[in-house]
Amino acid sequence: MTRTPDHLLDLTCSALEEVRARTPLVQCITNSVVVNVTANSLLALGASAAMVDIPGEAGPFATVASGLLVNLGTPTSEQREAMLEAVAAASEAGTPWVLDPVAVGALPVRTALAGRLVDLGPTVVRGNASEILAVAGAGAGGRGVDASDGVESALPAARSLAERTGGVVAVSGPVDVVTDGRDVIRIANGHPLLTRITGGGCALGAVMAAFAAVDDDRFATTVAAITVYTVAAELAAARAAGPGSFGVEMLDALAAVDADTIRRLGMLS
Ligand code: ATP
Ligand code: TZP
Ligand code: MG
Ligand code: MG
Repeated sequence: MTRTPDHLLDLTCSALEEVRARTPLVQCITNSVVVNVTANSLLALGASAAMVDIPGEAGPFATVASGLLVNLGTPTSEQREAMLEAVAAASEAGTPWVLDPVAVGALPVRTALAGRLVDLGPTVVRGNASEILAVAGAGAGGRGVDASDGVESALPAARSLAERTGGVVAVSGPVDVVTDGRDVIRIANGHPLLTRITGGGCALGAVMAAFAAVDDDRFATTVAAITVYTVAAELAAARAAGPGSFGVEMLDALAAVDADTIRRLGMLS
């Protein structure tokens, strides 16, 4: 498979078109802090969102959803049960699913759950460097939901985690890194304002699930999701006065970002 940065930039532009043409329905089992910004980010991009996160509904819905997000940010006992039910159904139905191991390593209940979920083969694992190190068994987690490790220091753990899951692993930070255990791509777009609003990482996980729904090459769709999202963040930051207006501008930028802008600004290597 050709995985040069230029080819991945082409695939990013076509995947963005596909997302907008097909409006993938993303089932989100996510934390109570970011529910609204996650749904709005998906809608702004051109996808569709449904927060179906209770047992008895999460499983059946995962068979009809285009993609599934499992985010461990505020994992109530009901959500934990719903996650396992949804993942089992998604695996059976072939629905791609993204695991965001928020604060794993730092907190015991979600760390145990993440271990079980990783064994079920997530299509994509997306986290900050400390979370990826912890999920891979190579670190003790970050400072609550925030990273205390650098992205590059998590690359060996990300590679071995991808080999273990058979999927893709994305480490977020100033430069995002994506690997399938073999290939590695870095995306240098983004803006520090993404770290000054809550949900900057969580909404990206949902966007990855939307992109995973439109093409079977999940390495390429994960790169595409990050590139679109982080280029949008640069457009938003150029218009924002601070974190508050950045949040609003980010939604407008997710709606406005187009192939020409991505080709002009995308920094893949
Ligand atoms: P944390 O809880 O540590 O903030 P997270 O799960 O929110 O982690 P981030 O590392 O904040 O994830 O990544 C979310 C998005 O923000 C990614 O698209 C990433 O590219 C971008 N980002 C994070 N830090 C920076 C930065 N310093 N400069 C530019 N973009 C950044
Ligand atoms: N507390 C539990 S989950 C959560 C907080 C603040 C949201 C984390 O969002 P992100 O996108 O990882 O910064
Ligand atoms: Mg963040
Ligand atoms: Mg996070």
